[in-house]
Amino acid sequence: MLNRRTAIAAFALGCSAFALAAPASAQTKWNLPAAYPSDNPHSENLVLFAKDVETATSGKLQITVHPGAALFKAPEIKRAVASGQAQMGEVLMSLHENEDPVFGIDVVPFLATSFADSLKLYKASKAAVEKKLDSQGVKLLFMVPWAPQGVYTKKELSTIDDMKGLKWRAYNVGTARLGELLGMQSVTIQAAELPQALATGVVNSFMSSGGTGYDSKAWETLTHFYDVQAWIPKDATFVNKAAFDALDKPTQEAILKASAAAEARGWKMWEEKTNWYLDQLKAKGMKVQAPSAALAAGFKKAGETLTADWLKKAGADGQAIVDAYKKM
Ligand code: PCA
Repeated sequence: MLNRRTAIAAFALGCSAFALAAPASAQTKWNLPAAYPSDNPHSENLVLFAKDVETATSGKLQITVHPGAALFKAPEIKRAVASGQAQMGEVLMSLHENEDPVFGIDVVPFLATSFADSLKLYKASKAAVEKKLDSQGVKLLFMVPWAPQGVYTKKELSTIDDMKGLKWRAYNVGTARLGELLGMQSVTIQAAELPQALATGVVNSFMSSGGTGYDSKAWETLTHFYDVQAWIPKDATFVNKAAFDALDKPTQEAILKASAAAEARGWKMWEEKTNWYLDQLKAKGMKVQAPSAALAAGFKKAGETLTADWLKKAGADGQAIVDAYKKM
């Protein structure tokens, strides 16, 4: 019979034999929890990103994308990465506006509503976003937009007053505040739970892109989409700083190169797919339309209140970003 010490020695010998036998190019396996469905462009882009990294590192770094908030719920992803529970992650940046107003820069209403403007706003705000993430132990890799945000309802909206009393689904601070301002019953629900909230009648209205309306099969319960173009929110993909720093230089470079490619590809995917999504909503029988002048004026007015809220919270730093953006 083996005594304890012999067993430990045998184990140690086994380990060292294994260490000697291990190839120089040992594999590293990382997880990338992501918040949105697997067939959404964000998730498809992440899978391509992971492939690029794997190819560039000859299989040394394997990243598994877990879409649909399957590994962590959307609001938990950033903390999971910061604490090292996952090495990489992806989620909507503005979910974290409560931590720092800079995370809400891209949901300031009507500040940047085209992809070209949204890219400028990204450039003007990137350093501040990176700095804040860095202070949380997270390194920003890339950011990709959604499509301009519109409003889904089950009835026609002539003026903003028609929204009073709606059961409104919010996804971040800005959409919740909008619900409150417009006299709606607001409940915060992330995209992964939206189909069920619609099906069970917990909500009967929400703001989002054509993409999330499509992903949630909005046409099964709702009838109208108003293309308000209130803002273009972005998803951020990031990595745990210590995990990144521990990689060898070529692997770090492979990640950064794949990130730059994923960013360019993601912006292009969304620009190209925006109208496709609206066409799908139409094909499913939804009334997709621009808001009337009166309705648009109501959104503008609510937007001014939200903008004032944000500028007050964001102070001089926020104003400086807005000023820099406006000069671009
Ligand atoms: N879809 C996500 C965020 C913005 C968007 O277009 C959502 O509705 O949760």
